[in-house]
Amino acid sequence: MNEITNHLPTAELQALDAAHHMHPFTANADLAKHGARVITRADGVTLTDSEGEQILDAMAGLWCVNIGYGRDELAEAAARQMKELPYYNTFFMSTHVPAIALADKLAALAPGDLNHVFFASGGSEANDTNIRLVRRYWDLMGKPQKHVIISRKNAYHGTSVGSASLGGMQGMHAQGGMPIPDIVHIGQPDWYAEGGEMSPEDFGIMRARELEAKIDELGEDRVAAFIAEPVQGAGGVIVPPDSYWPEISRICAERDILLVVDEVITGFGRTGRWFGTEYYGLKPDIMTIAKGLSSGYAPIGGSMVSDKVAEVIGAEEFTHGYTYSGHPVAAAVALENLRIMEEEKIVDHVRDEAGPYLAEKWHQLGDHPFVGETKIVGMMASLALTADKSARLPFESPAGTVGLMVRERCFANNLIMRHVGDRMVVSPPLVMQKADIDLLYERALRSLDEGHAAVKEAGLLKTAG
Ligand code: PXG
Repeated sequence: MNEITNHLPTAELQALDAAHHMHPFTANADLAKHGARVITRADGVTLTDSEGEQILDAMAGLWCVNIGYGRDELAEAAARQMKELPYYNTFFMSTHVPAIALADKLAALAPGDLNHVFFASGGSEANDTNIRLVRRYWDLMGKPQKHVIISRKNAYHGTSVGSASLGGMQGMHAQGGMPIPDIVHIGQPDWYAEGGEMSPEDFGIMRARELEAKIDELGEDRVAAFIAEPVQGAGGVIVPPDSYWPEISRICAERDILLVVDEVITGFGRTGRWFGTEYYGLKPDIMTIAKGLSSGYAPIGGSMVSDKVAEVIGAEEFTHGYTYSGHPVAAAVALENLRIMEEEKIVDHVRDEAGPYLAEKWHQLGDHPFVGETKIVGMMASLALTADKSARLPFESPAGTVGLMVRERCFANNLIMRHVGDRMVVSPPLVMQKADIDLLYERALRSLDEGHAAVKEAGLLKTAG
């Protein structure tokens, strides 16, 4: 047995962690000084740490534990599959039952004619697959010059070199020579931060038309695809104005380019529909899935592909694939997760009960003097922190300074609520009941009160300009 157990003292675990474990998106030297919080177990919507603290997980892990923690059925599905067939690949004219069954299930669940799936281990890999799929598609269509992919600033599509290039995060592009060639970015539909004096609807149209202008600038014969999240998640739960997606859909219908919808966060019930694509009435050619597909119990993702694209791609060998494409244990876990989602009507629960109740409480937070706007779709929500409710201006301090101070209060109050810059975001397990949402609200309110006081005390309650 491994000697590292939950029973070691926290400080010892933290020291070992600091010595050997490089954390994602972390200044490890800084973390080593504080020590990471050690999560030891979880049940339902609650995490337990090595000090025995009970923490409400309003982020569902990293936007993924949609059915909540501690579902034995998933553990049992994994154990059964490990005993039966722990691994086999799907290369070289082979297949196995979990991959077959999951592909069949996904084809049934996915909207429109997205009847095919190329498996990956997560969202980044799946989006790398998408880069190759769209370029290969146009090669096979006899238009090899159609290689440019249009994405958006502040989009998040993963952290591999390909997927981070698709993403529009400056911080990532600055490290490691990204974006790779032939990926370009247009503006995001963030009215609160960037809409100025325009109405949200006019601003939504304007940002959508940047796609049309970019296609014209590059020439339609050079553009392969447009990729976007229905609602930007890691970018701060940016909910586009109502005018945005209909205008994007019009442009995509008029132009000969592919639409890739990244549903890594918005998929599997997060919006109160199975997919954000249905929420917004989109017609993607490719859809990225991961996270909620297995509720995070096993690493699995994929690209759902339309009949039209799959037919073209399938005509010749597509020289692409991962050792773990369609991994049988991950596939078995995902299948069991989807079975539970359906049996327990979790998507309906989000649409009809938990989502509306969370929205009611979330918008109440909008009355707080520290809150400039509240946004929510299904069970993904954000609020903008502000020093002046009337102004829609950023803080004078560098972006994220104030947000981090509020997140620290959330941590202290045993609430996992993230900050993205100076926006606070939640994406709770979809199985939250009203009592859990009440607790989320109470802790969020207390954290806002305390954060507001701390920011004032530090002299940071000031708008820029
Ligand atoms: N697309 C979207 C829309 C995502 O949100 C990915 C792709 C990449 O998936 P993988 O499985 O490769 O991580 C994501 C992931 C954050 C955070 O800080 C968000 C994600 C991952 C890690 C952290 O909000 N989203």
